[in-house]
Amino acid sequence: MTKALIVIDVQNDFCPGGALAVTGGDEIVGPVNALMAEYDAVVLTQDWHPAGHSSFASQHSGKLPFDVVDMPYGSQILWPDHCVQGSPGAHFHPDLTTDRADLIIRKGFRPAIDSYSAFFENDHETPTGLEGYLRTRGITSLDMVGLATDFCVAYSAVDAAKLGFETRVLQEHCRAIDLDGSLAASRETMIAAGVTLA
Ligand code: VGL
Ligand code: ZN
Repeated sequence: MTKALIVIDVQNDFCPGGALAVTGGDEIVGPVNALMAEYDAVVLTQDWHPAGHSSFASQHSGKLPFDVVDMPYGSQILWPDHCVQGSPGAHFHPDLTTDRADLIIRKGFRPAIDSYSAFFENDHETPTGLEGYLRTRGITSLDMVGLATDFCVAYSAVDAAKLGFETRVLQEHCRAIDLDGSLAASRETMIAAGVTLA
């Protein structure tokens, strides 16, 4: 079995003081760094939106952050402007060990579609390329950590399990946004997909 650690979106905008801060987001950085030595491969993901991205509430007149709209690919929560390409908020947390990463994969760069999952954009069909990378390296088992548990970590874990990877979410190495029960709902969805919540 070849194991990879997938580190989701440990970026300044998801840490305290950031545009879409996740409570305690910075607390996981040291523990995540310490885990990296145990894996055959380490992959980091980076939420990476162009300015004016369609997932930003600022682009929808009369809408506020956390409102929900219908997009051609389904319903979409609107977020504060965050992780704009090249901005300080899009940078990794300064204490995250990035040298150990074999691959950094960016997502959410198409203006008209959001991408929570590290595998597919929110239409659930446009691939990011991560699946091919992992398979061609012979990786069969994934541990997922990062931000936010109930959005990008959960979507990534569900897709990974559906693709046939043995998938665990290390919950103590994640922090959640938890909008209207989204954390509990995401746990149900992950379990139903065959993800192990460790
Ligand atoms: C995320 C909302 C919007 C995440 C990214 O990393 O969980 N959430 N963009
Ligand atoms: Zn985003």
